[in-house]
Amino acid sequence: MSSLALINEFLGQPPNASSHGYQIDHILEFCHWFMGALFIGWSAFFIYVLLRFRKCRQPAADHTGVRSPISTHLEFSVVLIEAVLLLGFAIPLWGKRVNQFPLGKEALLVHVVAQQFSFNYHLPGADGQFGRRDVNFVSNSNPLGVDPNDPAGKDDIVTTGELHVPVDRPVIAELSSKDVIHDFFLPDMRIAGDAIPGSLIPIWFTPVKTGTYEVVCAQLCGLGHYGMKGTLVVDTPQDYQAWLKERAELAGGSAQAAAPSPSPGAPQQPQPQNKPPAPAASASPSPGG
Ligand SMILES: [Cu+2]
Repeated sequence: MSSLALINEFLGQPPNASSHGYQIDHILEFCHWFMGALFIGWSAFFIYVLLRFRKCRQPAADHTGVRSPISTHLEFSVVLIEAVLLLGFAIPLWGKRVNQFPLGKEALLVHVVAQQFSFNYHLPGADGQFGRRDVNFVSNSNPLGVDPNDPAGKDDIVTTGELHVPVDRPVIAELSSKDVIHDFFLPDMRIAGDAIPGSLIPIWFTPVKTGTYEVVCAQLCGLGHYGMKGTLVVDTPQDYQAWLKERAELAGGSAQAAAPSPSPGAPQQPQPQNKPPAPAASASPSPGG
């Protein structure tokens, strides 16, 4: 089985690091072998037909054509296998991803806000409450516009580029965007979701291996798209707590410097001309809860 799985590796798939990833790998594996068999089968048939029915071998056209039912049976088998793949495996797996979210405190909820050309992460801090976000508070030091006057936001953690999560705990990433459509893609976690301005789109996965993984944007989102990469670090629970503590200390230090609320004419981070409305406030219910 593992030698059959080499086809994924051969085609550039990084090793799986999430609890559901092996199911996706099995489907990919099967599809790749199946497509390979079809490619060889159809190509061989095509070459055979070119030779067998060349003009000197078959000077007069046969208007009846094929009499044997074998080609119909072959076509039907291919359709049947593809239907089983789609209806029996792919759609149920997708359904599980989008309908069966982990409940309540079991999961770690992170708000992922994409922008040209980076991913920002908003974590609720020690109180477990996300602070309100408002586009009027957006500045270079406050990329997500967390309201400095909201007590729930005082201990919030906002990071750009690098996100840490603990191993073996489900992570729900709620995706949104500040400008255009991006796609938050974690190849090693076998999960991706579009980040769309004005929408909150949750995705979830459970990392099962500690390590440092790549985060990429999978929607062509502008000139800097090629560089829209980030890092996901899967920590042991102890390392994760240490990271949270470190981020909280950093946030505490910078919050004091950035506390005054901006006046309406205050300079803001450069934004595209067609600036969309603020990302929805973070008071949304936990998905699936
Ligand atoms: Cu992007």
